[in-house]
Amino acid sequence: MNATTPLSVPNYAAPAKLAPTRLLTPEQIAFFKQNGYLAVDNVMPVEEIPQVRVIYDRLFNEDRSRTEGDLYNLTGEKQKGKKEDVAQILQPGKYAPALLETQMVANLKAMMKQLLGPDTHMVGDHAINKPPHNNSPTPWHQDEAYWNPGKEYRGLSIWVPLQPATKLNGCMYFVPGSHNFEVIPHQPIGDNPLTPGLEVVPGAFDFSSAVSCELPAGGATFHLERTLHYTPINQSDDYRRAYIAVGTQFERPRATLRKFPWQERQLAARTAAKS
Ligand SMILES: O=C(O)CCC(=O)C(=O)O
Repeated sequence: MNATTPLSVPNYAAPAKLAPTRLLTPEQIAFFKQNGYLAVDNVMPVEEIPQVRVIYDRLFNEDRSRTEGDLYNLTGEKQKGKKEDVAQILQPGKYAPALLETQMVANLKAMMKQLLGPDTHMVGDHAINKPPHNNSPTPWHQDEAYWNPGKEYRGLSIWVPLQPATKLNGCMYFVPGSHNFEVIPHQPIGDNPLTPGLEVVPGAFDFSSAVSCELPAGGATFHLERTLHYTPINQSDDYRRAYIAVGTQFERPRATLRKFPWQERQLAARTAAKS
């Protein structure tokens, strides 16, 4: 394959070739159902963590020209020749299929089914890499605010840090029980419609009941499509790497019409910027 051959999206939903080596306990599953999030210390073999990190770092560094079309500056405008504030790669499994053959992904696929049912499949992945001493939080949001407003979903994300995740370097925070809310008003981060990331409209919600989830490397947090979540700035000397697997149980047309005006603003701004 040469550098210009278009890459196809891998079949994320394919059954894992490896049998799972870690599963969730009934107590963990019950906690997730009640609270809309879960933190688990260990979802993959420790010896696999450095191997996944090598693949991950290559994607964000040596392979940048290959990933360009799926490489975003999550919290700001993408500017040619300028490093991202918070770099995000959509579908890293497309550029590094070896990721999808790992024991980590085999375990995550099994855990998705435990949490949402046997008809749940992995549908994609992404990677969010916060540079050392970086000043950009990933603001409070619900993942469904990014998705198609014409559909209703049951979906979850599994967030795996590849180094310890702490309050200092940007671990996940959740609002327990927020999975039961509707999608609340969002806007593009900083109210700049050329920013791909979204945030809850400032003042629209009181986040004082949020909890932090510090984790060892190779642990994971799990959250549903409407669970409010956020990560703070990275004040450490190292990158804060997270690999995220996304799964859905269903995705179907909604009975009632719904609009996400924040998405319309982003689309209009992108279209205007191109013309
Ligand atoms: O890694 C981050 O900073 C945010 C992750 C996130 O928002 C997600 O996994 O849905």
